[in-house]
Amino acid sequence: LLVFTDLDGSLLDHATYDYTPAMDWLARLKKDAVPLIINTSKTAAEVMVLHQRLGLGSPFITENGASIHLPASWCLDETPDERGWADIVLGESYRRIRSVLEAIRSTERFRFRGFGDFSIEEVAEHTGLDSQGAELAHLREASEPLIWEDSEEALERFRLLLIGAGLSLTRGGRFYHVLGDNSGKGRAIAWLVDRYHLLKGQRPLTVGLGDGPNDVPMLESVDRAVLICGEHDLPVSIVDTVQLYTTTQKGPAGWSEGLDHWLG
Ligand code: 2M8
Ligand code: MG
Ligand code: MG
Repeated sequence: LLVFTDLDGSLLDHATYDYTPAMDWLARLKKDAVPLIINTSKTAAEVMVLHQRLGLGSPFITENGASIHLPASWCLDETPDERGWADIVLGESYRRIRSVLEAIRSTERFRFRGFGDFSIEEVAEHTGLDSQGAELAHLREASEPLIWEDSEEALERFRLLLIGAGLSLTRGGRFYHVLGDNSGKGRAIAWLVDRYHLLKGQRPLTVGLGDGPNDVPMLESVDRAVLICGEHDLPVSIVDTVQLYTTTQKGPAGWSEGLDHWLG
């Protein structure tokens, strides 16, 4: 069994980033040695802090699937660095994403602002993170969160121009996110499921929990999906899987409700 989870609006409260309502399930997964695999739009620097606080030994996925971080026990021919981690990059580099965004903005005159245009203080303002947290969120490696300040029509043109440049656009709780089109939360799960198969000789049962449009590819690539209600209230019909449970509670309370449903 592998449990994949989004963070903001799922394991963490959308506004306060609190996870206390999930504590019982976190302890239970740890006791049963079930890997809890974080799958988020956050950066590796942000996740590393939480991963340590939760005492996890599992891999994790960052920047909407653009990069996978393996502890030594999940490595095959990868060599872990001095901190004991090997990074697999599925997406495009932050530098390339920024240069495409700047080129599109200067030719099309679209109105948007990304984290690369923000100071740390502005990231803190827009996310509600403290300045330390905002600094870690600013350390992007393979995706750019942005605020769209232009029309819906312009957004659709923007999306097509990104596709033409080998990039894609998805949406989290607060921001749009630009990343390589060969990444995404679903791709990263498929990669880790294959790796598990190679290591253990069998395919795992998978559970996935998320709340945003960017989680749809995750919910579609697991055996048992939990759609946590929240900021977007996504229609169930957009998730193409039969094994879907939709929660009545938000954030970490909904997260626990979803695990009660499938594993309780
Ligand atoms: C951004 O991601 C969230 C996740 O859904 C969003 O779009 O609302 C990311 O920049 C992440 O790094 C950051 O921690 C988070 C804070 O709200 O916002
Ligand atoms: Mg979320
Ligand atoms: Mg997220």
